[in-house]
Amino acid sequence: MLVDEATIFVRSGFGGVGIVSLLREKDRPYAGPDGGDGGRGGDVILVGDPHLDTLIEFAFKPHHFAENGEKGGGKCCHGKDAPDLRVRVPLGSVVVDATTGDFVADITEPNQEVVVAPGGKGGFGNAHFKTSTNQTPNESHPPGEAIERTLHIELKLIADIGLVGLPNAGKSTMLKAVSRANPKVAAYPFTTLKPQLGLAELPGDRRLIIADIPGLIEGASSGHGLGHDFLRHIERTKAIVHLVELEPLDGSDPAANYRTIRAELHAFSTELAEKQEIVAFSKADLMDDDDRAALVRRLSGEIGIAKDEPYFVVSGATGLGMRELLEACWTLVKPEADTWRRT
Ligand SMILES: Nc1nc2c(ncn2[C@@H]2O[C@H](COP(=O)(O)OP(=O)(O)OP(=O)(O)O)[C@@H](O)[C@H]2O)c(=O)[nH]1
Ligand SMILES: [Mg+2]
Repeated sequence: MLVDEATIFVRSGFGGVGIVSLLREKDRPYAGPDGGDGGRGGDVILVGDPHLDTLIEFAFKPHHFAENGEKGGGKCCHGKDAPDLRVRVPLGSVVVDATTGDFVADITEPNQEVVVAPGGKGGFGNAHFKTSTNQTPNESHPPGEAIERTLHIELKLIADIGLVGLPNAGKSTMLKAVSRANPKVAAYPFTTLKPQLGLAELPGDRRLIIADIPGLIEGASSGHGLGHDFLRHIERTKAIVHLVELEPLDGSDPAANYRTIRAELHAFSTELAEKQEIVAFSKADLMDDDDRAALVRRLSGEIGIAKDEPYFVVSGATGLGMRELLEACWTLVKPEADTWRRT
């Protein structure tokens, strides 16, 4: 299961204590106050990291505490400031204060930094309080407190691939076949009620994040069925796999079904309409080879899949065609990473 929510505990550093010290030297017995200021406590800073794609690390390491500032010294020595603690989070992380429910940050940019717990200021030493009338102050200023927060992070994962299709097309079955996600699968429409993510692993340490969404129906773009809110979700994916059931139980025509979904994507937004799409004919195991080949030929013509465009014949039940489909997805969405890995 992909972890896409995490709770973390952060604490900034306390400011260092400023000290009270009166300098006495052999020839200057009342040389005056020389208590140095304390150093600043470290901030806790969240940083957007484009190389992360899960929050799984936080399940193992939920506590992130910055160091305290160093205390001041004699001879007006300033205590050392503590280093800031940078906690790396994936892009798309939405951070909320778990105690108050207040919004804290939306991390969307690489290297975006948000201070979530500022370190305490260093306290002033007594050298700070010297005046013409008080040459031997014995007061110091208390250092700033550390700030402790419980943060809830939700990763609005930008999935590489969104699975679209009519209800019952086999989307959740596919997600189950290629990842460790365990979505509900059932022989009735609208089984999936909200998007679910899975991580498909390909040989060579390659990973694709796949989003299974509720089935779309005619009118989905104007609010029919369950899919409407989730079309926005697919808008954020890099490409879609459009599952078309070869032999729908209701006897409907697969080519017409394909066009229904395309029309909804168009009606929802140009961005969706223009998103790269791979067509996969699903539930291939339910047909014998010859019938299937003839049907797929007819459908690919009717749907208008270009000759150089790949399409796939798959079965989530037997795994048929899944590896090839995932490789095609990879080529579509990760060309840079692929080149990098091969060189
Ligand atoms: N034989 C066979 N049955 C399949 C295959 N894929 C899905 N099914 C069956 O088809 C039905 C619907 O599958 P789901 O994976 O739930 O379909 P879905 O597209 O996620 O449906 P919604 O969530 O309702 O949109 C279930 O009974 C599955 O067992 C397949 O490749 N082969
Ligand atoms: Mg489903």
